[in-house]
Amino acid sequence: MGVNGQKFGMWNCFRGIHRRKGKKTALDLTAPASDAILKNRKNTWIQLAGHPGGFAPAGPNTIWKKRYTKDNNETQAYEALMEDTAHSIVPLFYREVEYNSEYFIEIEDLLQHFTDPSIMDVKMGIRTFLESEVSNTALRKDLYDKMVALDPAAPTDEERQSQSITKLRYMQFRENESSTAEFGFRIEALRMSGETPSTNLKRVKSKEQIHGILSKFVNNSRVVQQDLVRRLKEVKQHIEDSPFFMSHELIGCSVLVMHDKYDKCGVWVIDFSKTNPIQDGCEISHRLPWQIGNHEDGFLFGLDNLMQFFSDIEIKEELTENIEPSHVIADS
Ligand code: I3P
Repeated sequence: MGVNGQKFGMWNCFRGIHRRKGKKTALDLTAPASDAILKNRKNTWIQLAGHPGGFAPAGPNTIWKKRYTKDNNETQAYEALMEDTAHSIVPLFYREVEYNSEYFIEIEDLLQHFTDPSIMDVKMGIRTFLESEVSNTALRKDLYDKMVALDPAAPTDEERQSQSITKLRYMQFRENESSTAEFGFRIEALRMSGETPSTNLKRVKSKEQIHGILSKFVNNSRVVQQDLVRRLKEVKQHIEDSPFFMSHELIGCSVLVMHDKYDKCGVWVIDFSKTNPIQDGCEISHRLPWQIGNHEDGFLFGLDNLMQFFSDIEIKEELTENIEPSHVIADS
């Protein structure tokens, strides 16, 4: 494990950026989010989803993401992904950092590629909790309160009495209240260009609701719609071909979708803190229904559906007569 400035070997030829194995990073960080770094950023830095305060802008083109768990799963996943065939669909990973007795990972700030983009964080999968939650009987009042805030009628009499529920109960409740259970994805957060982020999406569940949001997101642009569908297809192909993705359980991963006013589009897979290798050497399809012990997560089932939703958006009329050729971020 590398900490305190040690850089992990990695390479990437993403959009023509070539980074050779072993090349040292030029970043010299003493603290995240220094004034100089913030001033030099093209975009105001935005955190759309995840634990509040869990991210900080770091170097000019990097961010720090805080580790909340005891394990260093996410570091291990990124290290392996930098060497995997699917390296171009995830942010560049730089290193693990220890700062004030806390651990962070330093990864590429994907916002650097865009000018005031529209951004969507889509949590993938039909299962959003680890199999270990099934045997976790700890009762939590905070999750009971979150459940009641979302649906006062949801708790059973017993739950009402104890004013607490297990994490499994809460996570399955969230899956069923949203589109996760039926479609294998849910829109976790959304920020339209020039607007403040909207995170009040916990009850977006129906086909119609999803269509409404995606239609607004592509801003009635066929160029954006087609580029995003193409990029989602590439992401799907990368995952199906990837030794890493096909041998890991993907829980809590998101697909991050962005486009800006120049019709530049990008799609990445992020959030690997609950990504675990399948222990017994079996592969998973990422499409089959989950049963305890089969580790299926529904990631690709969700991606197929998300792609279909984007394809089905009806563009009313083109905004401009002469549309510039699309500017898709793609592997070089
Ligand atoms: C949270 C969300 C997170 C989960 C968190 C939930 O619910 O599902 O993914 O963290 O569990 O409370 P919500 O989206 O309704 O806020 P993990 O993915 O890390 O399990 P937590 O409260 O145990 O952090």
